Amino acid sequence: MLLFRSLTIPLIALSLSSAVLADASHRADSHGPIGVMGEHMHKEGEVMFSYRYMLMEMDGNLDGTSSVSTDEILEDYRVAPENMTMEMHMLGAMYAPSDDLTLMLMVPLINNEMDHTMQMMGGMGGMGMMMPMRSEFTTETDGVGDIKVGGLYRLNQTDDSTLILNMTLSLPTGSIDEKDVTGMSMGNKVQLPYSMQLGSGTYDLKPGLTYTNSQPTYSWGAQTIATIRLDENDNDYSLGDRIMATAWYARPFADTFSWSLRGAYEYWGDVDGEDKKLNPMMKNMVPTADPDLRGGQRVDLAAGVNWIIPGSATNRLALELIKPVYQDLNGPQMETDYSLVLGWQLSL
Ligand SMILES: [Cu+2]
Repeated sequence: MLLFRSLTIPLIALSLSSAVLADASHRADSHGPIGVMGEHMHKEGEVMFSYRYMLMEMDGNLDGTSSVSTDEILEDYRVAPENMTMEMHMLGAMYAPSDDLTLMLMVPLINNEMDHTMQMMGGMGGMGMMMPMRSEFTTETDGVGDIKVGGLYRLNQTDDSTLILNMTLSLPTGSIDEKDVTGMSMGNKVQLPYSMQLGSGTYDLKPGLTYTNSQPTYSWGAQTIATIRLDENDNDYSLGDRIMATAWYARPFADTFSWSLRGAYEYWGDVDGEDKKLNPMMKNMVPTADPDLRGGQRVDLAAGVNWIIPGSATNRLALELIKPVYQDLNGPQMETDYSLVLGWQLSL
């Protein structure tokens, strides 16, 4: 009897804990919020394909933390950027040659659109006075962005936590020579300012650390990733370095779902150097062409949902809405209104 009890209790405990462990990887929150990348690893031999639709809307301008109106910008410049839509289709693949290493590939397809208001002295007012005349124009660019290759290396693993070293290299595959017709270019296509270009033009190293912790009724994680430009691009500049830190809390519900709340902080520097293909007069006409008005910092709050499509533990859908709560920009610079990430993941 005593022997029976001394055997069964550890056996029950063992089978319970292995059930929990086996279950943990099939929980919707075993992947982080979809706006976080490189936050989970795979088991040896596993392959995952993913598609993300990412949308960022920018509306209006900030100088520091205060908003600057179009009228105020047009006192100093001839063109004011009004709003910008950045759409990205991100194709991803992950493959784990071992339990300690997961390889990643990400291919972005980008579409940028920016609306501007332009002011010229032109129309005749009363008594023959020259009156300011306003018009609007839109510029657009699209194509492949900077392809990212890298690996996630498992530094430490316990029953409920994982510590990952993120090491990604961003390749200069996105164009930095995008042109379009502007309000001032007399119908000619001219080099567009920094934020309308599709790539950095430089090899960028993206080192980082990710920690995730899974408990029976919730999970949480934290990640920090830097972006370090390794050289200067062919147009004589490099985009500012970046540092991002984020932390999230997630809870599973209704078997196949989880919700998440996340905070994120990002800091990015001004452009180093100056685009040699941009007309040097441009930075006096539109703030987006000034390499010293590109840096800033931002705090975001995000709410997300992960869903494992029933019938298979390998198909996932996820959505995250991201809203800035604090922005401090070297401005006038366009202000982020919101972004969203919609993703589909298929593990084999
Ligand atoms: Cu994956």
